[in-house]
Amino acid sequence: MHTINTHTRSLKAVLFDVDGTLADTEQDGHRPAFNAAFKEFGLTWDWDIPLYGKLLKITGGKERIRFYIEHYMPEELDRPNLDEWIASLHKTKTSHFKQLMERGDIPLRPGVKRLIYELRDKGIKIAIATTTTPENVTYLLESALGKQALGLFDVIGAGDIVPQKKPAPDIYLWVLDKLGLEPSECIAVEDSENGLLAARAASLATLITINNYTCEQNFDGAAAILSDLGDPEQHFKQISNGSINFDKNWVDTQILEKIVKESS
Ligand code: XBP
Ligand code: MG
Repeated sequence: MHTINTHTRSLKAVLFDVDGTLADTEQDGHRPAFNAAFKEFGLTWDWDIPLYGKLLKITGGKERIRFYIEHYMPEELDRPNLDEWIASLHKTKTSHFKQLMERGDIPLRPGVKRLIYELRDKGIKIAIATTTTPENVTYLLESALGKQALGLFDVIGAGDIVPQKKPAPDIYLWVLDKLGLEPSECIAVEDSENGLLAARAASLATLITINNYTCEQNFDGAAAILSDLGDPEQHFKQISNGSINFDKNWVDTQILEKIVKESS
């Protein structure tokens, strides 16, 4: 009997994006942290919710500030040592983000904690592939999962460790290299078009969980687009009918294995 050999692909690792995927950090975390830094630097800049949505197209906080200056405050381009000034403004932003995370007001998204512990139990590796500053990963995860949080992850790839941020594939390629795995053995979990482009350019099957900032974006090439990871008592909604048929409404190891097997 002729059978299609889909069993050669097996799930060895899950690569998680951070901002917007593990937690909704952008609107009430990064955005107010940027605004607090602007205030501390005596600037009258204010990134409101819609403006921040536009600026999110530029990944990386320093890159985002530079883009804002170029397009909204071009007179600031004459500032001496602009790169250093942006770096120090961004450092102040990171310290405000830390304070916000320490308050613990931003929870992990539905299903994230359950899935992380389930994957660990099943011996599947978990990694982080994010554009955000490495310290931010620590602040968020320790606030949400406790002091042992970073030890749960096999590889953490973040920020300026690679030359080009998402949508370039660099961070995903870096993490795959550290894991010592092929993309066909892994799946990425992302929330944004830039994240999807980065993961797909690294040949990774990609599961999208949308949020308010990303729900209108183009997710062509995603294996599935869901409202969130869901939980047995809080089901996800499938946003578009991809090729994957789900037999339950929460993402678990079995569903991720199925996506990896059925992805090309
Ligand atoms: C999101 C980003 C980051 C954050 C801000 O990354 O693009 O720039 O908005 O963090 P991802 P920094 O979705 O890949 O986690 O200011 O530290 O860059
Ligand atoms: Mg993201």
